[in-house]
Amino acid sequence: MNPRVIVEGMLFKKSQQKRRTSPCNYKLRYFVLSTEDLTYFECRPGKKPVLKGCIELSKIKCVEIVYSDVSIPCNYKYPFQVAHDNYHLYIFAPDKDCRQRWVRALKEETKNNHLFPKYHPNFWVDGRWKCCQQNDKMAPGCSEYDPSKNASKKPLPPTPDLQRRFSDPAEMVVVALHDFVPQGDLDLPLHKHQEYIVIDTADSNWWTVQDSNGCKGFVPCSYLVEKSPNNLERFEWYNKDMTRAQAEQRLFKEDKEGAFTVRNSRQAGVYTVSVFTKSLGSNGENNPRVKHYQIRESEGAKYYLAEKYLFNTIPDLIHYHQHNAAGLITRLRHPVSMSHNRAPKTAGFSSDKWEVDPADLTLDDAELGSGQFGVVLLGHWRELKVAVKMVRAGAMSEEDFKEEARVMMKLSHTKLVQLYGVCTQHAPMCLLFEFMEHGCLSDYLRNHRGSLPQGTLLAMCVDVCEGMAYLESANFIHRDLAARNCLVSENHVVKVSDFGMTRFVLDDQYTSSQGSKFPVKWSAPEVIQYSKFSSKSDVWSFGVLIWEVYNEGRMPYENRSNGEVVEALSAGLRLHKPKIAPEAVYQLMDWSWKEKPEDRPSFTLLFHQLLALSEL
Ligand code: 4IP
Repeated sequence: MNPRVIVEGMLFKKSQQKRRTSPCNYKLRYFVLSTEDLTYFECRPGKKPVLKGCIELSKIKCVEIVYSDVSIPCNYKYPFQVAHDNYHLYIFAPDKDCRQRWVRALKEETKNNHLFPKYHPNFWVDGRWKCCQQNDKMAPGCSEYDPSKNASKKPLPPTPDLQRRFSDPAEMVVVALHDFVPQGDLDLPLHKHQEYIVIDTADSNWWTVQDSNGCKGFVPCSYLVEKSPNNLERFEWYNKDMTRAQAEQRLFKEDKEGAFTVRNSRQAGVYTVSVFTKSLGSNGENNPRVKHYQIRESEGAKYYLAEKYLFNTIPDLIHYHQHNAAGLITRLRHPVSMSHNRAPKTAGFSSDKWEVDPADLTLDDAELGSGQFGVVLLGHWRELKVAVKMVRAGAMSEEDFKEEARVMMKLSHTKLVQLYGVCTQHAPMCLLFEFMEHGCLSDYLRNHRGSLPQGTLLAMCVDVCEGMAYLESANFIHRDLAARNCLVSENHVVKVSDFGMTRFVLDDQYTSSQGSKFPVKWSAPEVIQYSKFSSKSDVWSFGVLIWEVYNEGRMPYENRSNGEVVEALSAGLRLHKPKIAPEAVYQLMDWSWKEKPEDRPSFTLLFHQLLALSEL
């Protein structure tokens, strides 16, 4: 059986110092855990990953969190260890949840190995084990190794690295980021900034929580954030995904002395404070500008900004600089948040509702477009604007779809167009989706030809790739990824739509690869030849989508018929580099169009590569 990838992502590693003369360094590597081995690669933007190391799973003797207060010199602060052969590999995750995911998965895959009875819970530093002071690196461990600790029987969460999850529900207190008004009988209201105790996380979207009065009920987990001193997400000044350019644009627009935001730096694991000032420049002239300061960490995990005023947490540091410039160009006066810091879409309207009552739905005459199933109308479900797909009689295998709708509603991510529910009592049957102001990506690209900056084009590809990486990790295949099946939101975020929907189309012309409506120009060779769909065939289509983005909505293989395209592909020809695409972006397209599916990158890897490019 071919090895299956279980989890992958960027992590830091410490050199294993196999020889006495080996350097002690920390490197960012792309780790892939498969059913056979743990491999790590060096990733450079635009270059294919280079294999740096491979550990057979059968050689692993212990996997455990490292419990230590030793200061960690790389940007990821959550260490775990993999003992194998005669070596110790220390790996560093960016947060607790990510570490938990890796430790869990590794423990699960190695549970039947010949394991250490005891291990070292702390680091080997300066010729000693910090935990037991033994000075022999090969000395047996000092704490009992429990292979089932931290190795939950629950399946892994569906979105490695890309969506927030919590590690230990038993002790979890969370804070609401948004208000939530219950829509179903089992739901509980949420009040912004209030604390709740998590009771059950079995449903990936709707968690059971308890409020301060002891009332329990379901709430959307995307509205919650773990209560922890360094969790920044509950602060309005924190805009995780804001780039340097966006921060400058936003702060200039605000035009207020001391307007500021905190964002993730292009350097992994580091935060940047961006602040706007109108103070006079060195030449005495009026000089509105944005200054960027990295939040630095000193020995002993203390944080500081311009001068060495040290704080235990980042919120403490920001609070101090809100009142004292202390080396900054101005004090941090006005927190600025992105307009899209509003409540995310929920997976369905409520925890127990997927069938929509027609009485709650009003339909406007406005036609938003038309798709494989019929027209799409603008509608309102209670107060909420929704896009309503009216299913034309005979266009869809309705029974199959109803079965699947429950699964599809559970797919919930900020880069996917949310399916809210289905109204089967309405004739024709209709499907309710998140409404996307700016319509489909291909039209958007055409309508903005010549005016979209490079950063925006790349951000569009990053958005789609993030949504697809989520689908990939949930083992869900899109089957018809193309710019026409992505939509653009009010805030110009691009989201993936219509995933999996072709399975319910009854029109042969659309579903058979010989049919005139079959999306040949977006399809991988194995799809055209044997209808073999996989996440890797989605990757091929994604390559074509990047091509569409950088050709501003033009039709791929413009002058060729479907038959000619098939011939050209089998002769090894590929789409040319769009004029405005950087070489590094074209390399990613080309990589997505490898003949053999296994030679194509995963969406997770592509996502990291695209992110790295957007940070250059
Ligand atoms: C190397 O240092 C890298 O850290 C290697 O990591 C590491 O290999 C080597 O350790 C260390 O000498 P330089 O890059 O400065 O040469 P990577 O392969 O990820 O680049 P490990 O074994 O940790 O993978 P030794 O002990 O193998 O030399």
